[in-house]
Amino acid sequence: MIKDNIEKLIIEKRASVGVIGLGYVGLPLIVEFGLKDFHGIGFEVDAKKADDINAGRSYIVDVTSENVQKCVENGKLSATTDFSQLAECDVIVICVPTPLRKTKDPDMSYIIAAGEEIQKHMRRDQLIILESTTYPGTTDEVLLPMFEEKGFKLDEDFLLAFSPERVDPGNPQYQTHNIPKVVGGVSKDSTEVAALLYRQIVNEVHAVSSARVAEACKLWENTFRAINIGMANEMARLCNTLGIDTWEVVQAAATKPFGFMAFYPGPGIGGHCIPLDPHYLSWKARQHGFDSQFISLAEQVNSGMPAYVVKLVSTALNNVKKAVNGSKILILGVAYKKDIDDMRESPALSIIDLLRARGADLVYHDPFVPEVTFDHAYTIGDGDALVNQDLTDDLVRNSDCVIICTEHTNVDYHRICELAPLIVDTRNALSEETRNGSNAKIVRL
Ligand code: SAJ
Repeated sequence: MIKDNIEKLIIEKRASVGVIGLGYVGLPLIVEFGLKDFHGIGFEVDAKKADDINAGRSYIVDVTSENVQKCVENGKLSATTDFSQLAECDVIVICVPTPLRKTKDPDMSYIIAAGEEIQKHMRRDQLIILESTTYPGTTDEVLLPMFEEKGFKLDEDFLLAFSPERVDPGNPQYQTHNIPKVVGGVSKDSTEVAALLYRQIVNEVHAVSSARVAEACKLWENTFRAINIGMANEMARLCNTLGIDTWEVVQAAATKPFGFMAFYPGPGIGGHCIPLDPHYLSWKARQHGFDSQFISLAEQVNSGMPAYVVKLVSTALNNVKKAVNGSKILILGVAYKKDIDDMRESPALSIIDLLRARGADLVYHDPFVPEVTFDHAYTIGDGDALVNQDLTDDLVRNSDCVIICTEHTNVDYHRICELAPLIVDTRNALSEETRNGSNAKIVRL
């Protein structure tokens, strides 16, 4: 009986865990299993990543090389590009990217490629789990048929479940072991065995009745964020229209100890989750004739923020009798959120595009981002690469406008306010005290 066989292997810590995709989700997961004495095999298409792992080197911010080395040296972790080793795994977890196509439709190619590798090498008595964020129905509509095609039967030859990843890169408080894990199987046995597996490494496991529920749960979580950020951005534009200080309003609202959750306006939304995940949900809904108005409205508001920031900049320059065309503009912070180096879908890229199209002489400074290129598959952006400029007094003093796009902590904003003639602050990076002591004209979202 497959359920008893795999449960026994898990309980006795003899289950071999394969993870396909050793990125910011897969690597922390397989190391967590290794530290709990499970044997893990990491599968990567990128041979360099596999080499790094086998050499005990981590390339993911939340995973120490020390822990990778410890797992490798204890024989609990190896990485390979040879997918035939999938046959050795009792458990296979898929942690591959789920980006959007340019048309904002789901790009399932990575999940399908992983499924095909499993299809090629799978054997009886394996538990297969998908963790990649995707639309409800993926696990039972896309993966299940691929494995049944091989003549394998669910609950007799294999088990299949979905468990959303909730990794929050760089979050010191929440790491794999203390982030509750939702698990839903395509069958009852699949749910129970997958839940047992995760209980070996996570303090709290929340089992749900199906893979679809687990898939939908993840999308609800991130759609919630996109819509609330969209509301914050619309409130900023509304407050500006009424001549009310947005940040003072939201900070006052945030004093409410119940029934309110503060979200803040910004230059738009970036990252590989929030701008993308809601489109997986609305895409699936549309297949069933349902139009999710909140998702499209949030997308409209959030993706309109870069242009709104550019409008603020051009109005501010105009007020000092300058045109965007020919103005020296310095962008402070280009990563998609503070104190990280990730540029994916960063709104700064759209702002750079729009300002360069208007003839601005544009440079940037971001201590985390050495250069900005425009070759990402799905990143908005065009034109020549930009290189990070040192934040010298002259650079700031000689700028016609400084735009704070990302409020990295390690920037001396007091100095910026002393030197810059004009600042557009899209992140409330400038404290009241800094603003009051400033020589610069300051415009805020
Ligand atoms: N943003 C705003 N205003 C806000 C919050 C965020 O403009 O009030 C912007 C950010 O600057 C960024 C984008 O939205 O450009 C996304 O920010 P995020 O805080 O949601 O950060 P992410 O993209 O790293 O989201 C991840 C998600 N984690 C997973 O999907 C596992 C998300 O669910 C987490 O809630 C989020 O981290 C987090 O809380 O840090």
